[in-house]
Amino acid sequence: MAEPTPTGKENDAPTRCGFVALIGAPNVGKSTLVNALVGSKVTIVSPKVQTTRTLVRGIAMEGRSQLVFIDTPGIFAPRRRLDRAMVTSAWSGAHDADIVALLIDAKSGIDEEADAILGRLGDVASRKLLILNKVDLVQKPKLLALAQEANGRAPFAATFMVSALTGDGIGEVKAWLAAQAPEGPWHYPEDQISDAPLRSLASEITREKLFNRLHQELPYRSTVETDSWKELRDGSVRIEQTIFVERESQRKIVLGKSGQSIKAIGAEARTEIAKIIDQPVHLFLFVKVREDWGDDPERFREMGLEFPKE
Ligand SMILES: Nc1nc2c(ncn2[C@@H]2O[C@H](COP(=O)(O)OP(=O)(O)OP(=O)(O)O)[C@@H](O)[C@H]2O)c(=O)[nH]1
Ligand SMILES: [Mg+2]
Repeated sequence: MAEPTPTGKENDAPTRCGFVALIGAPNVGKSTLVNALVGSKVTIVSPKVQTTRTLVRGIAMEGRSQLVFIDTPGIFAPRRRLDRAMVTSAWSGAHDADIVALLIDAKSGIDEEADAILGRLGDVASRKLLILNKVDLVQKPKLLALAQEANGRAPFAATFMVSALTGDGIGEVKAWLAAQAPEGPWHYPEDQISDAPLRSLASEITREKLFNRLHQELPYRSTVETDSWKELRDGSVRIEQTIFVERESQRKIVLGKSGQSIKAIGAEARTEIAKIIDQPVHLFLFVKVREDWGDDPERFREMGLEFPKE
C-alpha cells in the first residue's frame, strides 16, 4: 500500500472563500481599490463620478483564501432611470456579500453622500469594514478624527487607511479579509481574476476612454456595446463596437473635428484591449444616435443592470 503523501501545513489549512463588496459614494476610489487588490485591471476608473455602472467582480488569492471583490456603482441620490438602476445594483451587491467594505474618500470626509450611506448601512446584515482611501492626500490627524467619527456612526469590525493609488495599506486589507473569509471551497479556478466576458471588458475600456476624453454631460449620455468579436486567421481580433448617444449634436462631439476625437478614443481603447488579450486588435467604432437608450430595457440588459419599472 502506498504511503499517504505528506502534506505541508499550508495545505492542511481549510480553504476559504469570501465575497467582499466595496461600496461608497461616487469617485471615492472603489474601482481603483478593486484593481489594486486583484493586482490587475478588471474594472474601469476615471476622474469623473458615476464611472462604474454595474457590479464587476475581481478575484484574488491570498494564501488559502479566495477573495471575490465586488466593485459597485457609487451610491448617490438618483435622478434618471439609469441612476436608479445603478444605485439599486450597488445596494444589492452589498446585501449579497459576506463582508461589506465602506470606502470613504479621506479628503472629502463624511460629506452628504457618505452621510446618507452611513445612515442606511444598518440595513446591511453582513460584517462591515471601514476603509479610508486617498490617504496620500490627507494629514494623519485628520484621518484619525475621520475614523473616529465614522466608527461612531456604524459598527465596523475594523478600520483601514489606504491609498489605492500608491498601494499603501493594501496588503493589510487583503490579509485581514483572507482571515475573515468563511471556510468553504473556492468559487473560481485559482488563476481566474475576473468573471466578465472579454467583450464586456472591451466595451468598458472604450467607455473609460470616452469618460476621460468627453466632458460635462456627454459621458453620462453615452453607452458602449460590443457588437462583434471575430478571431482572424492571422491571430488578430476584429472587434466592432457601437457608442450610443442621445442626440445628433452629441454624436458630432464624439466624432470630433474631422473624426479626430473618435480616432483618439479608438486608438487608446485598441491599445489597451490588445495588451489585455495579448493579441493584435482591429477596433471599429460606430456612433449611433438613440434618443431613448436611457429608457431602453435592452441597453440595461447589455450593461448587466435590472431595468427599473419607472
Ligand atoms: N490621490 C488618490 N486618488 C485616488 C485614489 N484612489 C482613487 N483615486 C482617484 O480617484 C478617481 C476615482 O477613482 P475610481 O476608482 O474611478 O472611483 P470609484 O469610487 O470607482 O468611482 P465610481 O465608479 O464613479 O463610483 C480617479 O481619478 C482615481 O485615480 C487614491 O488612493 N489617492
Ligand atoms: Mg468605479
